[in-house]
Amino acid sequence: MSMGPGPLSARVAGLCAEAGHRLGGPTQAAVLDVRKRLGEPLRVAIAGRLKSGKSTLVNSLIGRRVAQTEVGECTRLVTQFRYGTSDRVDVVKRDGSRASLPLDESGMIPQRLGVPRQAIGYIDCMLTSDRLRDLTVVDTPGLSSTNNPISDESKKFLFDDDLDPDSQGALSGAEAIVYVFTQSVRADDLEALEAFRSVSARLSSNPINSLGLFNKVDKLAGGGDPWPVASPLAKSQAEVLRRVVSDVVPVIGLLAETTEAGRLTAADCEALRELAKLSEQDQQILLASADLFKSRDCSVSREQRERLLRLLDLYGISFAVAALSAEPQLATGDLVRKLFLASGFPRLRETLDQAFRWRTDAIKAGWGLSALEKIAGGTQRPADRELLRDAIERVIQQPEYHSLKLIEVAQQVSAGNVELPERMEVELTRLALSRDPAWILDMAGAPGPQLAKAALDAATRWRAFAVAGASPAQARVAHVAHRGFYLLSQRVREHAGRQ
Ligand SMILES: Nc1nc2c(ncn2[C@@H]2O[C@H](COP(=O)(O)OP(=O)(O)OP(=O)(O)O)[C@@H](O)[C@H]2O)c(=O)[nH]1
Ligand SMILES: [Mg+2]
Repeated sequence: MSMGPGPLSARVAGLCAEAGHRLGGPTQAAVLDVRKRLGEPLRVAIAGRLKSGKSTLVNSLIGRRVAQTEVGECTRLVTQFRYGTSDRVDVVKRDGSRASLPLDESGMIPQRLGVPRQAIGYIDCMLTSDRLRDLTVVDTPGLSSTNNPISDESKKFLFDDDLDPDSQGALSGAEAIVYVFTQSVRADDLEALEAFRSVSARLSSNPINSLGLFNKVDKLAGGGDPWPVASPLAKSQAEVLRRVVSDVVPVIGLLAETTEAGRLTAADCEALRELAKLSEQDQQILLASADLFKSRDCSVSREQRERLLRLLDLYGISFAVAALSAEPQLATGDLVRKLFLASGFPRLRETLDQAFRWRTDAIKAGWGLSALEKIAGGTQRPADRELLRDAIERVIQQPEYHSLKLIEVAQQVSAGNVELPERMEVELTRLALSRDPAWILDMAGAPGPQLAKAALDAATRWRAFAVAGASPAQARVAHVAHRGFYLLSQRVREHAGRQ
């Protein structure tokens, strides 16, 4: 991940810089503050129920194991991870004061924070990790199940209880939300869906800024290859949850953490090689269950086997043993790379890097423009107001700024403020969500001219809808969609022309 602010917000930031220098005192300060916020890294918050694997995922994203994943009081606290010039943990108290702590001897957030739990607002962790240069990650606690009857299956699905105010604040301040869940939602599981929707409504999340993560898919297939089951399941979940998240990505967070944080030692790999030398039958019995794996007699020490279970779990171990049996000379680095690919994490990273970044760029730019509008409206000097409004107008007139309007109307539709026929709603959401013509038009692999024609056809359909029978609100949405598809067909044709 090594992108600065995206092109749209960079353009708005440029506008702030240009106009800023020609403005009067307080207006100038406000405009320069907007510019500063536009340059801050993307904030992604991780939400989900207790023990779904949120912290494991946070560690994978940072590439270091710093968040406690099993025990410790900080799994009950909101923790922000951001870039800093030295590693530091600040306990931010409710009164705003801070107490700084070092990381513990294993490089993790200390289990004891030395401040009473009730007095803590959140934890602000600064790390020298390069991954954080353009990504701030917020880990949130899964909700306590202590005061909640376990029988209430619907609530158990995503959150065990109501969101606590700290988590709610952290999540609603984020530009993107990743929902982690571990069991599948079916279309007929209405209660689970309702729970999902009510949480997402409270966080004002929508398909534009939210992504679903189907975690622990290694648990799906009883030790066998989970991907033939996980991929179609995730696809149907995405369908069911389409009003809440743009996509559902299946992952094995544990394998991603272990490989990304470099936790597999030479001794671990030696133990795996030792296991790969056993007869196929011995391997099968050993890997049939975690209990058997721990308790059978075997040339690898019990302690070492328990460590492998913590690092890889049964599927990861089976995968590594199979890879080493097939290729005994496989180098350790290559084994780690194979395990990383098997975690499904590359697809998540790609989704965050591309789709999310592009979308949040547009969301940020939109936020920046409306902040500037407000500043223009509030300024005392007419000359300043005019200067700002002119600058905003110049930006909005550019074709690429049409994506801001698209995102705005898609949000209106997904929030239920404007009703559309289901097929059109899907079409609009896809148009607003991506820059990839084949994905938007659902025509993977189609040649340019075919894509251009499909985009033009869509534009025509939306125009027809706008003029015939649509309500004024629908017509406004339809005009934006029409222009969006028209611009898309132009972009595809120009691209094809250059090749
Ligand atoms: N098998 C398997 N275990 C996983 C996976 N992801 C996480 N775990 C394990 O699940 C347990 C809980 O993971 P955490 O990351 O602490 O979950 P969490 O959501 O942060 O938990 P809380 O903060 O306490 O709500 C840990 O023992 C992880 O090692 C996975 O993909 N597969
Ligand atoms: Mg946690």
